[in-house]
Amino acid sequence: MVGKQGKQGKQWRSVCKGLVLGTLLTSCMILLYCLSSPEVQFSLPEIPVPYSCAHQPSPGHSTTGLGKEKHGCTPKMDIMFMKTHKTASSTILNILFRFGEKHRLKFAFPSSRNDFFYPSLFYRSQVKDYGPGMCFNIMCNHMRFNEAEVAKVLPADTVYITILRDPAELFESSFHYFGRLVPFTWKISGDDKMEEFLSNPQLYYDPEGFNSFYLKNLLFFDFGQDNNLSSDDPKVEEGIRAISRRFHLVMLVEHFEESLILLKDALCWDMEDLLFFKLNARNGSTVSKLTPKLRAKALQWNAIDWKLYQHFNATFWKKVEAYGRERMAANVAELRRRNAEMANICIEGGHAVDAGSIHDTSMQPWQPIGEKTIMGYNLKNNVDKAHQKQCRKMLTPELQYLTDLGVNLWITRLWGHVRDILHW
Ligand SMILES: *[C@@H]1O[C@H](CO)[C@@H](O)[C@H](O)[C@H]1NC(C)=O
Ligand SMILES: *[C@@H]1O[C@H](CO)[C@@H](O)[C@H](O)[C@H]1NC(C)=O
Ligand SMILES: CC(=O)N[C@H]1CO[C@H](CO)[C@@H](O)[C@@H]1O
Repeated sequence: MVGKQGKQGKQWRSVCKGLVLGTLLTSCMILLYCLSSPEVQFSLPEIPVPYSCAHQPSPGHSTTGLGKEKHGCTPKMDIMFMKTHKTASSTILNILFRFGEKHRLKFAFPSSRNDFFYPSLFYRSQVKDYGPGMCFNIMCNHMRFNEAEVAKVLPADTVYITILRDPAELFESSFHYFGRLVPFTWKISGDDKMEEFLSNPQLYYDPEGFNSFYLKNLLFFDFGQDNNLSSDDPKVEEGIRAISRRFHLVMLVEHFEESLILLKDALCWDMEDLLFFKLNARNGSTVSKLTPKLRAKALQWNAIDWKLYQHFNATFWKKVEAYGRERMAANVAELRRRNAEMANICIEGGHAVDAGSIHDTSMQPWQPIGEKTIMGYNLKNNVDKAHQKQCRKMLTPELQYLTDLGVNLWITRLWGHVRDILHW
């Protein structure tokens, strides 16, 4: 009897210790996050950025690689990629990082974390080492879009691009990845919290709730718009019009390769620049398949994002039509062939593996809270010299790559250590 009580007492004590420690550390993290948000400086002087920040090859120096003669156009170096959430955007970031390194372009990065203080709106004072009138080429980290402020950082010839995803799939992914960060989901009971939520979203959803935007019209929110408007509010159409005026290319996750070919066309790039491995993807066995009924509910709940998606789906296919369907199909086939070739050269086993099977910690992707569902890769041991660097870069997860590019991610890292300690 005494022994049993002693054992239970011990268990209780360790649970309590864990709780106290967890609460303390979490409070510290929240405090640090708040302290590290820079004061918004409204008084920054307005010095216009140059029309273009593209690196001009010096005369006398041959312009190999710029491909001016090859395509009859000059590759675009000034790029704004609006990185939306849960939309394969990490894969595009890796493409942009490599392109930027190859051409020695200057990135407008955030400081101390991997986003521009999302979900706060973007302000140029959040850019690492920002000074008025400075010239940056590429901006691509997560932010809540703020058109006027972005325009003050980037040159006038910047090409704006972004990517969307089917809102039902996006909702499923966001619920899985961020659900635990939204306190009102904690009280949802049942095995399938998402299904329960969708059965009566009005009951659970609280527009004022902490992090609530992750679970309603997340795309529209990312573009700096109000995600809890009624879908027939005229402001929705206005918002969609503003996005279509600003962005030169809106890609679709569901047609990823076609999107990249359109990107190549818009930026006058080479096929070589588009090579990619899918990064930050979830193991398929953890993706809950949406039944048609659930899908319909998810679309109804995210009605604004559904409107947004349908609008840009239409413009996307018009672009494909203009590009030429057959030409597109041939290009997509070539891209797939070359990606498969690279996978053979670079990846151990030729495909992604679960986190537990990744040998090199520098190849470990960041995981959602409480899970290890994001897959990664093992770099082959015997990659030939010519491909070693390229392979490593193509496989490097986002946070490690940002660090390699000189971004100090101390807040993100600290948060990671806290999670390691708590096994969270
Ligand atoms: C997207 O556009 C294509 C071509 O017009 C159409 O066939 C398809 O049904 C559309 N998809 C959605 C989700 O609107
Ligand atoms: C995905 O997860 C399942 C179940 O945990 C596992 O059997 C499978 O090997 C994983 N897939 C990959 C590609 O790692
Ligand atoms: C009217 C309304 O409920 N507005 C809310 C919409 O969502 C944002 C954040 O997601 C809230 O701050 C607003 O109060």
